[in-house]
Amino acid sequence: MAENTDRSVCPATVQLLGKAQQEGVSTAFFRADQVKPCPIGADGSCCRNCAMGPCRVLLPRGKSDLEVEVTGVCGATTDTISARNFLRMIAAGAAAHSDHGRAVAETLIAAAKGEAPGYSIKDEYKLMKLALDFGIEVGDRPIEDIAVDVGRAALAQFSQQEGELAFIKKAPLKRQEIWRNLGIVPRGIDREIVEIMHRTHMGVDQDPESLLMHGMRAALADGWGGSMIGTELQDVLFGTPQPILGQVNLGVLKPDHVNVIVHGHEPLLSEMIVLAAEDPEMLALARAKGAQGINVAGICCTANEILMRHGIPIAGNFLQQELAIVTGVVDAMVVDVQCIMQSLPKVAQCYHTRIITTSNRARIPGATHIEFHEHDAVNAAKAIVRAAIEAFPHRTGRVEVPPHQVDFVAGFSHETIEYLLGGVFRSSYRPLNDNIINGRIRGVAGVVGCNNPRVEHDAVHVAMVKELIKNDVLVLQTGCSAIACAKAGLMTPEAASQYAGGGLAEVCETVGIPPVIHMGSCVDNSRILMAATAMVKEGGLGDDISDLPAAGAAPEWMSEKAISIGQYFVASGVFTVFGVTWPTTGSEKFSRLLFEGLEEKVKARWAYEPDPIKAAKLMIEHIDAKRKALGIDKARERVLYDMAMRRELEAL
Ligand code: SF4
Ligand code: MSK
Repeated sequence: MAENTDRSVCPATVQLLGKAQQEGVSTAFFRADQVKPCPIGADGSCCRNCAMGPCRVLLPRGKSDLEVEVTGVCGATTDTISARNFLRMIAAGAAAHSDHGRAVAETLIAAAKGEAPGYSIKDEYKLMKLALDFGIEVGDRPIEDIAVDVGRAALAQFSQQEGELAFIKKAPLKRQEIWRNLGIVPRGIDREIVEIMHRTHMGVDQDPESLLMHGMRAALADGWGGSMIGTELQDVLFGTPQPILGQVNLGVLKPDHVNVIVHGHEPLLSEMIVLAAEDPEMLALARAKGAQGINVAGICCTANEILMRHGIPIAGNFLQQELAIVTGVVDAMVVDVQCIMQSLPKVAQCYHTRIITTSNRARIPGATHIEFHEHDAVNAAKAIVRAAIEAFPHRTGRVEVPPHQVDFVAGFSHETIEYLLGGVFRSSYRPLNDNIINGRIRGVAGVVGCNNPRVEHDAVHVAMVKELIKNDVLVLQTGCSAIACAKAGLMTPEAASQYAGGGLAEVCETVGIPPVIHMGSCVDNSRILMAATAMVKEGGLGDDISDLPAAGAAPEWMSEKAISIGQYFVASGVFTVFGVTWPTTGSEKFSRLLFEGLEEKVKARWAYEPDPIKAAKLMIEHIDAKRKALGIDKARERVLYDMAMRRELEAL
């Protein structure tokens, strides 16, 4: 069995794993020792799509499906089975993000109609931009009427049967042309996801290439559809994030306060919890129970959402959800959807913590269910906070809050990056493009995704990102990867001089940004697409996302959503590297299609490399190849930081 110090590079995690062990509490870290991955499932070589199977299409040892054909009962070959399994991951991931986006659209409509007390329109400017995107008349109509129309137009994107998703037109023209020529422009979000389930049903689409083309269509319906709707409409409802100082890690929990953790993905509820925790009635109740106040903290992507807009601290990322309870000071953990471990109520039984489910789509046996609806959100939020306050006097056992918390800067939307780089009068991506062209910044990488107990917690994210910034690659982050790097101290402006290469450090210090940029939650990967598009549109770096010196990665992924994200990155022209494990290794044929064949179709491809340094090197090699193709590789060699160049930088 591994030492706890080998399980995580996060000191708070290591400390609480020790406490969990002493107290006999099971966590995902320990369960991963006991439950080994099924080798057939891990390879993508198991088909259970009909009752003639399940069929395990195992190849003779040392042979690939290029040499030997093995089939299931129906004759399905290894590559077809691999492709079908891969597509079903995309379907689940795209469905999760898109259902999130749908809920936000419904809430926007209800808020605009005055049927969702507590919600209001915070970013009218973005609402107007979205109205233009959807072709909605603005004129001097009341803002609420425009918001209802925007919400309805967004909802219609899910059920649309023909034509193209509206946000496809935000992509560079050349990328749109590639998609149209391949016939993979998504028609409607739900339609593409449903079609994956149909095509992968027994006896339908049996051609791995044809399957993959549709997988890309559904993934694009996520990135440029459901996720983008989620991000954009959340900005309208809750405000477009601005840079904000935050704190991260389990040290943000306060032993003398009522601690409420919000965990999951949709900020619709957590925004209300934040308000309820500030309510004088709730604060008085908390004091009456002997607490000094009410402390709200987040886990996973909900944490990213409320941090960016309210500065609410982040308690941790995916693998820290059970450990937060192990501190003994979490009075309630409120969850909605996605990435919530079923083990939480069991862990909570060892303490006093109330696990509260809130979504009618996600119930957990053993949890208390307080259903949340936008028309009564304030009261639901108060009921939840009240439950936490009631639990406070019942704390049992030893309290141990690790003394680890780190300051960092978060809240970079692609709009604020533009503003920070260009300044108030000429916000633009020009300075970023110029610094890439002159070689101070080598390129840009999006590093995103989950934690996975099959690898050392946070270690892979942090090692990869350090290697990238050391080599002058500016890193954009979301999700649990962002939380990992924030904990490691990479998201402060000072991190530039400590960890970044000379060129990147110089730009970061001048502009006042960290070398690693926190851009939000899982749905906010759409912000990275928009940032890449803005770079293309700014000029000088080619005319498509695939021309940019840019790459993507999810080094500790575990979720099906990560596969959907990775596939829409690739389909959008971004070379993308995944770590941990790869779900199609059972088929050399299908893996080659992903790792090589996609290049000629969408000018980008997947790669799999579990070693973070080797993976970073693959990304840097790709960035350098793109620099060469753009003819800016020489510029990089000429960089000498003389006084004239410094003055030029300072004038940005
Ligand atoms: Fe086996 Fe074919 Fe049925 Fe899959 S669809 S379980 S390969 S018979
Ligand atoms: S929460 S999908 S573990 S990033 Fe978005 Fe983290 Fe991955 Fe869930």
